[in-house]
Amino acid sequence: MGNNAQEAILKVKMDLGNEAVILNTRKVRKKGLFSIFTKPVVEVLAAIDDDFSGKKDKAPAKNVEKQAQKDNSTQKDINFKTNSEQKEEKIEFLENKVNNMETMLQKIFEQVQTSNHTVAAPVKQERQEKPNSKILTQFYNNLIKNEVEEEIAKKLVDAVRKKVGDTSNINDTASMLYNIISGILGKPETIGLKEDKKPTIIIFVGPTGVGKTTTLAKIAANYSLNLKKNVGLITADTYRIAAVEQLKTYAEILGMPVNVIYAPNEIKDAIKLYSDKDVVLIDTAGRSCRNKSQFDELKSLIIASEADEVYLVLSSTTSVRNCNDLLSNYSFLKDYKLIFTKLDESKVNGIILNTKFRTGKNLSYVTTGQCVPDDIEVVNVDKMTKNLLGSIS
Ligand SMILES: Nc1nc2c(ncn2[C@@H]2O[C@H](COP(=O)(O)OP(=O)(O)OP(=O)(O)O)[C@@H](O)[C@H]2O)c(=O)[nH]1
Ligand SMILES: [Mg+2]
Repeated sequence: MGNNAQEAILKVKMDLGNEAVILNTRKVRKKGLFSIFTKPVVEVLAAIDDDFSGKKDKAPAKNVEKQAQKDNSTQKDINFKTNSEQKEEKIEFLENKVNNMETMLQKIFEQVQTSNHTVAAPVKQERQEKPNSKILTQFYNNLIKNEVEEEIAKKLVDAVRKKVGDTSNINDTASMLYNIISGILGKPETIGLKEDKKPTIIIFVGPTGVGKTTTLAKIAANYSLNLKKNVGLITADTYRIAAVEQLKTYAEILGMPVNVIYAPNEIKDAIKLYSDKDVVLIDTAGRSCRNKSQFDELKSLIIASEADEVYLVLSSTTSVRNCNDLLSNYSFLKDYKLIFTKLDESKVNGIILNTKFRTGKNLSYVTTGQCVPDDIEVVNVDKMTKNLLGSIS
């Protein structure tokens, strides 16, 4: 514990060494009668990986070098993992892929076998006599349960029905649907760092309270700690009293600078101060759909920033209706990538397919909890597609 974040982190580094990874930090007040008069202290949760301990002096450098090479060649695939971790995951992923697919098919086959004749109304007629009608109906029902919009679910099922003949079996139907859905979800695209050494400017926008600042902090932490990039932060959110403080706390913990701007015309100068950075992340205030002047200001800010990438942050807990409203409000954005937050709070992922289908914009990250920096990952299209096709209770 320390009186401020920097002090607390220094203590951790003295105890565990320089390679300690900060997992979480929080401000706590000491317990006791007069606790409200005492300054809060900062509690740091840290871990140390044996592979990075002082005994293996050369290992970290090698890892960083490998990572740097990867950054140059495939910058769009950056996903916060080292190469060896990625390889191991890939093997595990391929092993699981076959098993999962089989389990899913078996599950659906059983559902089809046991389902009585009360099939879902929207796809009931005209398909009942076809051998694969029950299979498609089951998939349709699963998509609806996962909150895929009815219109989209129908289109998917119809596309498959047109292609598969009477002789088709469950495997063909499932793999065709799988291919169509994973094709719609597409390959996720994350931050692509510029190659000319100039900072890549990224701006985060979205409705209030979806997790923009937390997600920005997760990305900042991963680019700084895992990818060893030089990160600068800017916040344009001076509307909420605690907003600046929130980002400053993360910046302090991560040892990176944060500039505060009060009007869109200040953004250029704030960016200029970061000419030595690899990445500049800009946080914005949450915007309610109904406030036109706020939206106009956000537009000015995005234009003035000349950002290389805009990320629209949406919560996966948003209802279909609200999500469509939000999308039309943010339709002034020409190009953007999608981040979905709070996957841990939502049982279903339909919103992700719906949004991708409606906007055609690339998916990027999803976040899965409140913990900075760990609860973020690049969208796993395979997992997402299987979730959408699988049944949920
Ligand atoms: N469960 C869960 N909570 C999250 C996640 N991401 C963010 N949160 C929480 O959501 C709340 C709002 O997060 P912020 O990052 O402040 O959201 P914001 O979009 O910046 O909010 P405004 O700036 O007020 O518009 C906080 O309590 C976060 O801890 C997530 O992936 N899962
Ligand atoms: Mg915020």
